[in-house]
Amino acid sequence: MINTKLGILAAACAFALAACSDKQPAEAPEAAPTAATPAPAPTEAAPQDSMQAMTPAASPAPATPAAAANGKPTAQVTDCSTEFEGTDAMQYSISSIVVPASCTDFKITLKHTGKLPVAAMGHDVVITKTSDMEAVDADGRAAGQDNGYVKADDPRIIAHTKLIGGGETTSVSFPVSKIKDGGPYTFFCSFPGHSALMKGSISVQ
Ligand SMILES: [Cu+2]
Repeated sequence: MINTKLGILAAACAFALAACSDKQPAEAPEAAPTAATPAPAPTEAAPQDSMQAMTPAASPAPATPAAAANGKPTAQVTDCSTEFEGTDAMQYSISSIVVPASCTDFKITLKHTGKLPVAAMGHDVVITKTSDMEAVDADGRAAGQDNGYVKADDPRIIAHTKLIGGGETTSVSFPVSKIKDGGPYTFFCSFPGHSALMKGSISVQ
């Protein structure tokens, strides 16, 4: 509401400088209708976004998940959880995760659908701020496979699964509050070299 009022005020100033400089309250209502046309748009858009965010939870198979630039879909979310795949081709099956703001905790399950062992084609899911990804990835690489390519007790890591090989499945849950602000956030695979292809955005809506 404040933004809308400011927008109207700003528009009123742009369209009627005299009204603002004179500071006559009577002028404002005359200018307002001019600005009123664009102003309601953000207010009306908000409920639609909320509806879209809730739709995946309500129906298990949202028809058209938004495709990202690399052609992979957004993760399907059901009951504050999502499951996606990692493959022997060093790929996740999705490109982004949108966590419903109504969720307190969120669960990510990674299923490795390949056959290669963890030493050759291990996958995990690590969540950090996008700006921390590169450094966390490097420290994970240094930590080595015995530590799942994750530096122990790294405060930059919001959540991570264990490292798995072909045929295995792993999950992790974390409080949604941890990624509500201060983003953008990224999920990636910390197996050496994999984050070049295996990464995506995770956000709350
Ligand atoms: Cu990987």
